[in-house]
Amino acid sequence: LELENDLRRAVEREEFLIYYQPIISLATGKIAGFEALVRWQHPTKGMIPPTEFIPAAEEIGLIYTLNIWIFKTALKQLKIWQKHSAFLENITININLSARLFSYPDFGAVVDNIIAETQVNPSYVELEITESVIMENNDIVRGILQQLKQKKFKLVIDDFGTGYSSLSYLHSFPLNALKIDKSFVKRMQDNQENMGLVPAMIGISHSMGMLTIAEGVETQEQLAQLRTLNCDLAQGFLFSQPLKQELVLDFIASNP
Ligand code: G
Ligand code: G
Ligand code: MN
Ligand code: NA
Repeated sequence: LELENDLRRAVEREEFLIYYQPIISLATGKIAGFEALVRWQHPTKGMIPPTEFIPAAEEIGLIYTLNIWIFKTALKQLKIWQKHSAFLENITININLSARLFSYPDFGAVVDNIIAETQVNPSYVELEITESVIMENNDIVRGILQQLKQKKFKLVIDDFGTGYSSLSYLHSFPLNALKIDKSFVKRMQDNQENMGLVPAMIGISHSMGMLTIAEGVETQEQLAQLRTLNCDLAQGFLFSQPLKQELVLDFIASNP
């Protein structure tokens, strides 16, 4: 209950911050985009990670306001970066969408407003959803995803491999990329001879015409293996932690 009240107050006072983690193209080694990751700057408890407040925000219905605020703020920031230099013109932003957003009837209209207000081209916006959203096989969700796709947003399955999506379901949605969960990337390193499921996941993704993003890349060995496997994109501490917005341009300047 204390958390609840704290969260309600935090939304009113905008105590949230967005950190940005670079996503790297493995073909070029260049920055392809950033994933927006929310943090809560609590007035007395310090920085609180999303795993400690997103579930509560979902339970008390605050996730809608919060996730929409993240969406809009991150797109405004993307616009600033894209205007900053020619090199940044084509970078993308990844936004995590809570499954709960899909049950709000005005979600589509709110997304339209964000695009109108920020003037971001939706083809630079990758919306990350979890496998559970797909597996519900809900006609409303399916309709919303089709609409987002028609508006030219990119759709990414996050934490791929941790849910239980059937391949035929995946195939029937208009998805652009699969993001391999970091637990699989980690196991690839633990067991050098047996790379585990990562090659299979990349194969599935490519055979469905999707890109593959590897998450949680922490070592040069993992990076080299992912390159050999033709993985398209990677993010992880090897490249950078999620960065405060003020540090992003410095990171870009030192990693052109
Ligand atoms: O940044 P970190 O690794 O601590 O994120 C932990 C989890 O919180 C991840 O599963 C991520 O998807 C989720 N998360 C981070 N930012 C957001 C956000 O803006 N919206 C939603 N819905 N989830 C987020
Ligand atoms: O949206 P998602 O649940 O996938 O969020 C990604 C999470 O992974 C974030 O909490 C982010 O801080 C975390 N993360 C990003 N890179 C790494 C990494 O290299 N190693 C580990 N352990 N976590 C990472
Ligand atoms: Mn994510
Ligand atoms: Na993930």
